[in-house]
Amino acid sequence: MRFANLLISGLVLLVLVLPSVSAAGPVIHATWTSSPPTIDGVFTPGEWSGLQIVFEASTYPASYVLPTYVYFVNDASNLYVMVDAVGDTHDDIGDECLMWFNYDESKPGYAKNEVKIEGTSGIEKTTPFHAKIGFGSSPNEIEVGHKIYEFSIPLSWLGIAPGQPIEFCSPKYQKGASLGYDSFVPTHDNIWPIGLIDLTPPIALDLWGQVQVSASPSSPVGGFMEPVNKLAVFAPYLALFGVIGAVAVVFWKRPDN
Ligand SMILES: [Ca+2]
Ligand SMILES: [Ca+2]
Repeated sequence: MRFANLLISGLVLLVLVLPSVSAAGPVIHATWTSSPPTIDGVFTPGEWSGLQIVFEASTYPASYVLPTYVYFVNDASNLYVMVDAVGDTHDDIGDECLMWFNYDESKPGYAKNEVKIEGTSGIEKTTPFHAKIGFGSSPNEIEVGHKIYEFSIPLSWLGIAPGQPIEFCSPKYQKGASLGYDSFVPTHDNIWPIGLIDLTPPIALDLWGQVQVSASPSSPVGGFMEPVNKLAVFAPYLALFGVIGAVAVVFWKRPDN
């Protein structure tokens, strides 16, 4: 009986501390930055690296996709996202960019954290995340002006620490939404993961993807250490050792027959 209690306690602890992400879709690996971008709606040459998604007709239906480059980087405080919508060459009031983070168990199929901005160049949001819409050239398309979206999203608002994963998707929602929606007729947009193209929310968790936010470098250049929640990083392993230890103690104490 004591063995059973110990085992159950250990397993409960393990479930409580393990990351709850169970999205089965593709994983975006945000890269670490020590020089965060400026959220001003301008893609200054050299400002963004860490290209993660290229929306193009070779992977998405040509009649549907809005050619776009999407970058994800992070530091100890924020996740930064650039949506360089090179295919949206009209600065329309109905243009939009939408990202969903954190599957909501209390409202299944929807997100706890919705990151959305809509409108023409110059539109800016400052809370609970910072975002700005721009229109101009970029390193991906120098000749033709196009829609640009920049985001800075606090990790504390998302409820994660550096090094942790988070559920992520950009579904077909409201107007068509997504990682670059061009409201100029015929409209185009970018659903992610691609399997959501014909689906409207609620979106089952196993259809979501993930963003893996990078941990701070172990030997940061410049000699300063970024704050890291070490308990969050090691907790799953501590719990696992607890379960193994409980089982070992029970077997060690069993009388020989
Ligand atoms: Ca910028
Ligand atoms: Ca547009």
